[in-house]
Amino acid sequence: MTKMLITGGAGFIGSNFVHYTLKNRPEYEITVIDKLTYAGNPDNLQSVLESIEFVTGDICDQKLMDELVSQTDIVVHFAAESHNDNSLRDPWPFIQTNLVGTATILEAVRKHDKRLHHISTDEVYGDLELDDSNKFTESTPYNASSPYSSTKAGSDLLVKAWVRSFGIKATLSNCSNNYGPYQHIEKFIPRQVTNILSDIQPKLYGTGEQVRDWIHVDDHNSAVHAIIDNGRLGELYLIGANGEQNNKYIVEMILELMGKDSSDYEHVNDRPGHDMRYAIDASKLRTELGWEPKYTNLREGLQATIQWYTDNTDWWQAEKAKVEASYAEKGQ
Ligand code: NAD
Ligand code: TDX
Repeated sequence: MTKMLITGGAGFIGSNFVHYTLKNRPEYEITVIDKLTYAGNPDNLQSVLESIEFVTGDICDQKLMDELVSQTDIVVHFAAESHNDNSLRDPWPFIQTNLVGTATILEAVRKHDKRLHHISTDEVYGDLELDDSNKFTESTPYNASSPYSSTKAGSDLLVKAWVRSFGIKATLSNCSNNYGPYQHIEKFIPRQVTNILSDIQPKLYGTGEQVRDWIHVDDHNSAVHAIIDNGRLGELYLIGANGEQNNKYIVEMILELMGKDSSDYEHVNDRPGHDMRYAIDASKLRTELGWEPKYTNLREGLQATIQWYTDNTDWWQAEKAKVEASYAEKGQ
């Protein structure tokens, strides 16, 4: 058995990664470390708690991370403050977790000579123009826009520096926008689905012409495993599945799939500094590691995601009023 320490395993992507790994890669013995912030939900792992070890704790806790890293073979680092809008309200938790937390993991990995895979985002590259024929590649210069994306960019640079200066055994991946089950209802797609289920009009920031490159969370997970298996140490791989769509198109599709009038949504205040477009060129991952996405039909993926939120109202309902009240303060 290979021991795998998963940080942030009670969050959206982390918990999907735990489920994916248990199902598809039984050779891993999993420990999750998660602080259970507002975004971490132990219910996400309820059905598998007997198959994993779960530690409630902070990745900034040097003693705890030293101990956990010393006992593992590989660390897969998902834990982060992850929401752009929150980072505009209060950047400090982002600076703490994304930068200090990552540095804490790097020091433990260096001391105990362990393998690390660092999870990051395409937002580190800033944004593209709508009519730009280029996509992000591994050589696009870093140019982050928000407190969230700049702290993720900083965390990537820390990992790269520890690789170069100390020779740690690390890989990095930068993925585009994920969707699927267990995503917090502050995020775009679950917010609109749960709005409709709560008889609230969907909320589109600004004009809604901003483009995101959507990927199903399990395609992200299979790509991370491909990199852990065969990725070259010290390398960064972009993960994306050619899922570019603008926000207006997504809201209209959700409304239609939920049997509503596709124009029944509201334009609300735009996000300050709102990135216009993300688009990933995943050629390196595809050609070097032979990875292919499985969930390429966005309409079917959205339908299944809508079904999940419809079937799991208990998972999100208690949070809904609070999330919407916080958006309402900003006219969003
Ligand atoms: P999330 O907010 O749903 O989950 C984050 C998890 O980290 C939560 O369980 C939270 O409790 C935990 N956490 C936060 N601070 C912690 C700390 N100090 N110590 C221990 N645990 C802590 O986020 P997500 O959407 O699942 O994103 C996971 C990772 O993937 C992040 O690194 C994010 O930058 C990256 N990413 C996300 C997307 C996306 O579309 N959601 C796309 C690309 C990359
Ligand atoms: O109510 C909304 N209305 C709206 O139009 C919300 C919540 C968002 N939006 C827009 C903003 C973005 O253009 O939808 C798009 C997606 O928004 P988010 O779900 O907040 O995602 P984004 O800011 O693109 O970042 C996401 O993808 C990259 C994740 O939250 C990050 O963690 C990841 O790094």
